[in-house]
Amino acid sequence: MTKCFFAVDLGATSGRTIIGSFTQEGLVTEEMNRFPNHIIETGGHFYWDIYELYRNILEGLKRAAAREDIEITSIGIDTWGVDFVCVGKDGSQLRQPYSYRDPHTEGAPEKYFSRVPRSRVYGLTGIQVMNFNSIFQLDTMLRHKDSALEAADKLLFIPDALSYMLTGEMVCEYTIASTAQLVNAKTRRLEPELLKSLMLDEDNFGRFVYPGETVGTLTEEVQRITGLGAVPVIAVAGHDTASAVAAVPAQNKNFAYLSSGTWSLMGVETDAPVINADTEALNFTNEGGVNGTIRLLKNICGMWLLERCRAGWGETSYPELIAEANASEPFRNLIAPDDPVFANPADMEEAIKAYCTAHKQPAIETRGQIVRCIFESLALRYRQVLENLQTLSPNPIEVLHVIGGGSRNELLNQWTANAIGIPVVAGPSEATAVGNIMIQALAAGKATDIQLMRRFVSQAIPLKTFQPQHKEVWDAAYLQFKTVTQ
Ligand code: LFR
Repeated sequence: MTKCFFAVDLGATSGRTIIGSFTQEGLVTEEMNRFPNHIIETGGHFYWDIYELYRNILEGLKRAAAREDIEITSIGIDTWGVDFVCVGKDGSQLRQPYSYRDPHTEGAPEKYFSRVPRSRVYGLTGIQVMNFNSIFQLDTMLRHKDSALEAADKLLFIPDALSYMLTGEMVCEYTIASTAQLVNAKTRRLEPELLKSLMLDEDNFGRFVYPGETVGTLTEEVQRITGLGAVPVIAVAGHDTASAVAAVPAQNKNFAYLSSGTWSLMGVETDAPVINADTEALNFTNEGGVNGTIRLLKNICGMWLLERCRAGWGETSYPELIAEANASEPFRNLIAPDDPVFANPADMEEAIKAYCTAHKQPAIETRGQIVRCIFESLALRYRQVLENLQTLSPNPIEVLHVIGGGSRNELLNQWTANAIGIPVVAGPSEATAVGNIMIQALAAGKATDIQLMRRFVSQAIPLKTFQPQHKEVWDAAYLQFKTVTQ
């Protein structure tokens, strides 16, 4: 019987459950199931279907239970950040959670800052201002007299809501709570002043826990449905990006990471929050990490650009699209990936075409041109953010670790190395699940030190290094990028 950890990893476009075990060969993982995650538009709002996600988790658990060769030691759940469910006094969920892509928070930060000054909010939390942060979602719901919020007794962030469905226990895990912009970066607890501004207090949240603490054990109902026993659920780093960063196979402190998926999260790991006039002006975030670390990073609109285009292109494979991009003319079209027009357009392909026309670039004619435009623009945007990071980071940055699904894109890895002028080390592509499993292993006493685990990951998982090339060409392209995206 192999002892396994069961990781649930949910992203904005897809989810998966994975089992992982530590053997002679290192960390061995196996996927149990993979499923889409859809945003559902109805009645003028955008929602997630948390029940469907839960059903898929049960399905993964059933598959694991049916295996006679494995035994599940524990379960851990990580998901995207900021979204939450409202839970009533009777313990039931009051409505499907809003998706952070819902435009109801457009302009919300400014409305909130008329009550609590922006610099006060940033000074307390160190969190970058983004429309969709839970603090602004909650303020929007308050202003709209949202019926679910009015009736809510507790608010549970998505990983905590799913652990609640599995165990009946309500927690508020630190890393996911930090994405809400409601955690004080220094005390590392919910900030009463901000809660009060939203007519909330700590009792409106579950028990506050840090990565590695136990949430509870599977309820009898879940045991009956899945065929598993009273398996414990561990609060891992509930925020997917925090789990991913835990799995960066870094050798020392002199690195930056790029967690590449729907979003590209670029940052460094620090021992303490970095909150000053520069980080505020550049809108860098200080999200909670594992082992007392802080993730000083910036959100860059990542594969979302391509994922949304792909939705309109049918089942075209990534290798096919990458080949078309490679065969297209270089630096013909460039966009600013973080322009608000790309946040949730009705048609991403049209939004990119319109941007290029509005910025006096040649009209886009082929699919390859679009994909090339996305990849080159991302690589150049990575350079821009890395330049900022170099001025903010307490440590020199000698290498960029690209992790997550996007690290499988070798063309983009090479272009990223070319754009930033330092080596890119790609992998693991399942960093989020690996980080999730690592925290469970630490909780089970299977390992004692995160640095040792990281070294273990770098030995167990094949990594590929990309050295920078064509410096002059990319330097010129960077100037062009800065001009055309102004
Ligand atoms: C990545 C991620 C980012 C967060 C965004 C929205 O999946 O969790 O870290 O800013 O999704 O929640």
